[in-house]
Amino acid sequence: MRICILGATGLVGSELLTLIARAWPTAELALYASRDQTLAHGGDTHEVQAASSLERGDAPGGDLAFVALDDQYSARYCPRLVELGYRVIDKSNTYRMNPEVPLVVAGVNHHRATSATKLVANPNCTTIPLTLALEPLRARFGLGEITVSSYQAISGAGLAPLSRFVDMTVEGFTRMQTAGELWGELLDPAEYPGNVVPHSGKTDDSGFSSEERKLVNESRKILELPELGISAQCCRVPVPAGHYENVWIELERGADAEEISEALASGPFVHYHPGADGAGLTALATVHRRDHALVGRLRKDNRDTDGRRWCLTVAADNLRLGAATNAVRIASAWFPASDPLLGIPSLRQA
Ligand code: 11C
Repeated sequence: MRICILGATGLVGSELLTLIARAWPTAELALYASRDQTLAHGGDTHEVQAASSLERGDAPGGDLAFVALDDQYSARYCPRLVELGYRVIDKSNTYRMNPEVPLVVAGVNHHRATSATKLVANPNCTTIPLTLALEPLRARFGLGEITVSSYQAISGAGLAPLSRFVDMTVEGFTRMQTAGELWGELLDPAEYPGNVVPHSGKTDDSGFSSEERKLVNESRKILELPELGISAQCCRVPVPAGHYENVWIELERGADAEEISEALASGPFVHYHPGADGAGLTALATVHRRDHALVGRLRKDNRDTDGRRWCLTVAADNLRLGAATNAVRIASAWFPASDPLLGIPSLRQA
């Protein structure tokens, strides 16, 4: 089995390398990035080739490709990878809303990847844990309106912003201690350290950012509820990894806390934390390198009159469950994974 990763030197690429070693330990790897280089990972050194080499006539084919590139590069390389015979899982926004391309969350709608599927879109890192939490509620009680407020880690912006964030945070602490300066005087209000920043990229006429629109549109497609009433506001918080979402849910049918807890606890790839106080549900301590969505802090909304309105919190490692883990689980539909935590129920025949 030959597996390639495009974007191997990025944060998601690094997690993919770790998970591929668990899922398909004997696979041959071909790694690609923007240029030829070597990559140190997990005690090994890998040769990485320029992705542009895939455009050569003699580029090798293979079985499975994970693409973790920006939108324009996905558009450039995914069709070529399919042409070379790869089954492709793309992490960018390029194909997510394309009706011809399944947008898949393993554990929610993995039946959309069939034996005939060549290209699957992997959703945004906030959408994956949200839909894992919503699907068991949809199945048992039906979904009315959903409202989400997200608190997203810097690693969602990529390796360079994360590295800058770490450097600036260390520098800020040092200057605060040595010169007695205040955070507000030494940190740039446009930068991430010490800050909460609206996720305001690619805002359209509606005033909502692309991140907010992704959460809405992708959730509707994955849950197969095109008319779902859902609204989101997203922001970036000064945390290296782990996206956190507070969610207000209106169900179609009323239920009590025990019934809702049971439904959430039964959800695939969900770790349900009972208790309204959210004990054990913190971004740093409980999310990192986890392959599950953490769901908890279930409370009746104070406006509820009939058991239909609830509040809960969803958190996940944005690089793992929100990206690499979901991609590997989708691929396990075609190529069964050695590690059962990275597998999904059997593949539907086309
Ligand atoms: C962030 N969710 O945290 C974004 C990163 O469409 O998959 C991933 C962007 C995407 O900024």
